[in-house]
Amino acid sequence: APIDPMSVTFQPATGGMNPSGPVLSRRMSDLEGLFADTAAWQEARDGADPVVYEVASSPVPEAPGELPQSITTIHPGTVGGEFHMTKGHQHPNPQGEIYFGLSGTGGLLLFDGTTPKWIPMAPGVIGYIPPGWAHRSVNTGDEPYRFLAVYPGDAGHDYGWVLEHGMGWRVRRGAAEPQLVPFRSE
Ligand code: PAN
Ligand code: ZN
Repeated sequence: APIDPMSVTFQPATGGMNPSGPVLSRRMSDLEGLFADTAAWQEARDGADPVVYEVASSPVPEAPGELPQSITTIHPGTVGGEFHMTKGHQHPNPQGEIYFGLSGTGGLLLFDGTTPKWIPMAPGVIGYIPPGWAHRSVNTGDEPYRFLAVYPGDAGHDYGWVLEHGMGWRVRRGAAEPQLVPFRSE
């Protein structure tokens, strides 16, 4: 059933929402197969197994016609030189999505199966994901990178697509700027 008009208050210190729906937490152990350097990933998993990112959702349901929102916080860090990132997904019912940078520095990596694109993200930047583009977020800074996402409630989330096709590029720490390297260079 549709829900009533409502407002959600963003909690800048934590990336939480009030009122809130489910909050997801992705630890290193949840991210098998994501990072190119498997040995470095195993070491992090078997050690502190840190939380890599968290996703707070508004109470708006994932239903046709609705516009659910979520706030993602990616904690800073690298695994074998590769920046912390989200799993990444494709929307099986292709529709657009809007990201809005809230704090920290990061980027939006998009891939349509042929051509990768990189959109640098910072507070105040709107990143637009057109229908049909897989997307992954990356923290390229030294503080938490946080953004709001708004997406159609019937878009769906397909995580297998990225495991099969990759994302075109990997994003590694460089001397000054993040380095975009071919996904399957190793
Ligand atoms: C975002 C993502 C969120 C976490 O809300 O779901 O940043 O990334 P993964 O879902 O890839 O783990 C979004 O794009 N929703 O559609
Ligand atoms: Zn999405």
